[in-house]
Amino acid sequence: MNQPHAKPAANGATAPADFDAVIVGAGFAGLYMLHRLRGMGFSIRVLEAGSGVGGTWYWNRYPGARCDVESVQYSYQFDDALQQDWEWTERYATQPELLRYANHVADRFDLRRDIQFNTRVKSASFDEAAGRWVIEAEDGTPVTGRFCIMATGCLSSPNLPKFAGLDSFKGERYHTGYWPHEEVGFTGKRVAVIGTGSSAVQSIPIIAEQARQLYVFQRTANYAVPAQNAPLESAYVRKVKADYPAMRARAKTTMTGIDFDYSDQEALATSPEDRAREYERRWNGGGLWFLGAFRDLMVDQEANDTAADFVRDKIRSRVDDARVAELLAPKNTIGCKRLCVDIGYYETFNRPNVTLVDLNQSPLQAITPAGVMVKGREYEVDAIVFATGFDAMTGALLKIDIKGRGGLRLADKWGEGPRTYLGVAMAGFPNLFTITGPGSPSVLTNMLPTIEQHVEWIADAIKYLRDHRHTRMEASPAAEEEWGMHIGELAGRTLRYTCNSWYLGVNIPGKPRVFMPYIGGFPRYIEKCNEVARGGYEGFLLA
Ligand code: N01
Repeated sequence: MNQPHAKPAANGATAPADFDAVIVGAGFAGLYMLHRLRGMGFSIRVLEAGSGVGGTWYWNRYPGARCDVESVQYSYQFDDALQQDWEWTERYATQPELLRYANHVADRFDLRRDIQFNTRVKSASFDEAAGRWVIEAEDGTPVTGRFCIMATGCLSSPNLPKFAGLDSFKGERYHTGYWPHEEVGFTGKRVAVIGTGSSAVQSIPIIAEQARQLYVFQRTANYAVPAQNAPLESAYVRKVKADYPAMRARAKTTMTGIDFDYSDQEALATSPEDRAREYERRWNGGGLWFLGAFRDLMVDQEANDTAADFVRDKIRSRVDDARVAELLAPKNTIGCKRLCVDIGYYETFNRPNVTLVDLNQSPLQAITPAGVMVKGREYEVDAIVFATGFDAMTGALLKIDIKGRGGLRLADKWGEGPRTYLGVAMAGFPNLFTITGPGSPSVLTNMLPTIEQHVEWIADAIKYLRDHRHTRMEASPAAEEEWGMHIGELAGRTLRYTCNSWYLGVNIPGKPRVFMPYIGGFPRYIEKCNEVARGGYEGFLLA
């Protein structure tokens, strides 16, 4: 394919630099996509809003941020030397360690020379006559590419609710998903944390240790299971490294792409004693593994209640004040909202400097110049941490004005919820790919293997086009429609459909209530993608 070049336009101005592919985002998805396409001889430009690589781990620098999938599994597998050389230090890697890893990968594969940092993309439109995507950044410098690949992340568009009086607050204001790069200290301060999702569950114990007084504003109590985090022992690491190919292969056979032992027993067919023993075993083992205890937990409410009751009892045993414990004990379906993994979260509420404020009965009234107002009481604070989550899955894509064939706007196409084929492509948008887009397993799976699977599939598709002298591929409307019906039908069968989670977009006012990720599991999804490729990209129109 061609070399990048900026050629003089007819009017004497310089035409945009043209590439085989333009990738938006330099997180784990964008980095690997760049490496993979470069290896195939393509010219690439990556446009990244941040000043460095790492995506999620570049932005989410809040105290206590770490990945709740085990580090030896939340890591690339495409290069064996990389996975053998890199040494993870803890069972769950911290944000700084993950960011070091992303930087190591960028350096090791010499990726930076094709990444343009500090460049936030504002629009991408398909120029039909030229057969190219024109991608414009906020600074107005466009680039063009035959292919445009959105590696913009699933949880990368922070949600800051429009609380009354938000801008009147005179103190410090932070969002967990958009944390400053400078050191933030809370020592001696009065702090409010709004929200009790994963980001809050991770940051609250650390903030509580620093702050003079911490108020936690909770609308919906969340289930958290203990991480049982620990430093990794070298004998364990050696064992994992020796077993890496088998472990990675096993992971691809599980629903989540994580090498767990998922039980094929049913909770309701198990005696209460055996069930309790199994929950206890998984509780002590730590992490998301807990939900793998029985296969009916996410499809049968009665089964789910057995796990929920177990966790609620654990919460009661960890929190001294019975009233606070009851507020912290969730009432909804466990696993419906994403399960949190905690390090000392519930015990934090036993500290004398931590107060839980219930927003469930009385919503947050306003942010005031001095703090937070609930039920007529003003909680005066020096800093507010908004741990209010993200406009998940579609937010980052829709922030970019994406226009396909005939000027079709993605925002209009997705007016009633995202429509994709395999979560990777869309009818009306030729040569545009979304890595871990809505309609793919993405956030229900371990993000690294799921990213790798998409990157490799996209790279193979582009290679297929080159080998077969095609220049374009586009999802057919019929294939997209069929995929949409399939994912909707699967989603309706799970208990995950029953609560106000970000999976359904319900956390964002006005967002259509559509279950966005593919819930059929990683193996089934991989098989479908492979089948499509084997069939000469079935469901795609090639030209
Ligand atoms: O966001 P969330 P998060 N008034 O949406 C509350 C991943 N992640 O950043 O539940 C009052 O889960 C909201 O309340 P409610 C992980 O996939 C991974 O914590 O809507 N409260 C909720 O408590 C996770 O699921 C790691 O009633 C309001 C909170 O804000 C995802 O990111 C670490 C409100 C938002 O929770 C998002 O997690 C961290 C309002 N108007 C995150 N609006 C890993 O370890 C919202 N809230 C990999």
